Order: sequence, then structure tokens, then C-alpha cells
Amino acid sequence: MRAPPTLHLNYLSLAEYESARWRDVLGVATFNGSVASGPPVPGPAGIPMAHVRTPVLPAAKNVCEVWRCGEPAHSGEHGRVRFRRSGEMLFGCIAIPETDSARASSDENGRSPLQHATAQAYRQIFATLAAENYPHLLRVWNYLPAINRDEHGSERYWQFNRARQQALRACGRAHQGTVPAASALGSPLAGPLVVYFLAGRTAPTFLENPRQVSAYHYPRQYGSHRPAFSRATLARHGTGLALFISGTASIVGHRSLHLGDAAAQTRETVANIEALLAQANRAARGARFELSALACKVYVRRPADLPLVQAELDAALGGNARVIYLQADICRQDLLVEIEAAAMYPCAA
Ligand code: 3EB
Repeated sequence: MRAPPTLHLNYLSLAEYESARWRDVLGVATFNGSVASGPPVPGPAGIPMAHVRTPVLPAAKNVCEVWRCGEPAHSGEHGRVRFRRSGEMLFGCIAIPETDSARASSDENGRSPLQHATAQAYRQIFATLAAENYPHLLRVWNYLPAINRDEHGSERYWQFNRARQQALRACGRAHQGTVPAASALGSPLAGPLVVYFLAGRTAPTFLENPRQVSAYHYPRQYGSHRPAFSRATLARHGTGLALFISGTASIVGHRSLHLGDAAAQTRETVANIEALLAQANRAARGARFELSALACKVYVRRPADLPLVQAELDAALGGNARVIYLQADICRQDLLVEIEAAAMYPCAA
């Protein structure tokens, strides 16, 4: 009997990806961005590829994040969104250069080019989900050029939060509670805003971290518009369960901890991820998600911190964990490390 289709995630080199079979690939994100800017280039069979320019650590390697669904998938386009879908899930990506909108200056409504780009990306994503009938966003990755830069009177991450929240409201979506898991990281200034995502036909379970204030309830000191994401989501796929853990950092309550200390920030982040795994195991009766079985993407602000961060994670996760490291700026200036993770459990109870 054929195994029922389930979701898979692999981190591959470009060479491994090219020789991999692609029939059941849902989508790919490439890191290191030697690729020119512009709309995402489709891979073989029109596979959507999000080209993210954040450098891979330690060296200038290429890494591909490959999402597979275990069954034949079908490609399409909607506006600037390239997508590929299987029976239950849709992967999509969109890249919007800020130069496309009101170049370098704010418009009459005071919206910056980044806010225009964010609004456009999210509106097109929701239009795609409506057209293809995968109404539920499960997981979103956002890569913003120069995320920490002050421009047009505020930090760019704050501008992004404002535009994301406004787009959610405009599209009739929740902006707290039932919001997808997400990451929001910096990328090199020259590139476009890149957003990629997974969506499903049924709503996921939304998880929060008891050690942290929900991001959508952060006090105003972190921006006038709160970040619209859940700490994790848990989605059924075939007979399995997929756990998507949002970008997680050294935040307890709403405060950043261990300023200047990348090793201590890494340990606090792992404690936050463990708390989320406990929540997931409580919600997914019968499944057992474990630290050592996670696929982790680790964002390090200062490349010189890599050995410290790596040593902490090797100790916490064990040698067999799937981990990739990227250099990226993190949304708060005082955060040096952020970790996102995914795990698939083959059999739901
Ligand atoms: C934090 O916990 C760190 O704005 O979508 C992590 C994951 C963070 C997602 C987002 C931001 C986002 O607040 C930053």
C-alpha cells in the first residue's frame, strides 16, 4: 500500500536540488541570492522559487529549502504570485521591488515605498488564496531589505507591521489570534521584498508561548501596529501533522533578554522553542514533537557569533538535527539570534 501523502522539508545544496525529483515538490526557497532581483524565477515544471538574498553561513554556499508534499503537485500563477498546490496545501511566493511603488518618497497618505510593497504582496497573496480556495494561511516568511533602517520617520520593520496589519484588515482577515506562524527578517538593501508562504484548506491550530506575551498584544513601545503572527501553527496534512514554529528569539514577556550575549540569547531562544513544543504536544494528542527532530533555520546578526551560536545549538539539539545558518538582521536591534523551526509527525492521533 502506498504511504499517504505527507509534507516534507529538506535543506539541500543547489546541486542536490537539481538532481532531485520534482514531481511532488511544492516549492523552493533559495538563500544566498546570487540570483538577480525581479520576480521569482520558476524552477523545473514551474516550481515556485523564492530567491532570498540573506547570505548562508559559514561560507558563500547556496542552500535550498525544499518543500515536498508526497503526491503530484500543480503549478500556477495569480498576479505576481507563483504557486504550486497539492490536494491539501499550496506553496506560493512573491517578490516586490520597492522601486515599483512611489519611489523613494511617501505618497499623499504618508505610505512609504515599503508599505506599498507590503500591501501589494499581501493583497495578491489573499487574492491567490481566494481564487485557488486554500483560505487558511499556515506559515509566512517575510524578508525585508534593510529591516532596521529608519526611513520616512520610522523603522522599516514598523512600517512593515503597519502595512501588514492594514492589509489583513482590508482583506477581512484577523490580525490577532488566528494569524499564521511567521518570520520577518532583514535582507540586503538592493533586493526586493520577498514573501513566501504555505496555505491550507482547513484552519490550523494556533499556538502561543506561555513564556511570552503574544506578539499581537505587544505594548506600543515596539511599534504603533502590532506584529500579526502566532508563535506556532499545527496543521494536518494527510494523516500527519506539520508543526510550524515562528521566528523565535530571546524574548521573555515582551522584553529582549541577554543584550550583547549571543550564547545566552541562543539558550533563551531554545527554552522558548521547548515551551512551544510542550504546547504543541498538548494540542496534538498522540504526537510527540522533539527538539532533536526539528528542522531549524538559524538567523545570526553578526557572522562572528556563529561559532558560539553553533556550539550552543549542537549541545541543545544533538548532532543529528537539521540546521542551517543564515546571516540576517533581526527585527529588534538588540536581538542577535532568531530561530525558526518545522517538524512533521507522520501519524496524527
Ligand atoms: C519576536 O518574537 C521576534 O513580524 O512576522 C519573529 C517572528 C519576529 C515573526 C513577524 C517577528 C515576526 O517578536 C520577531
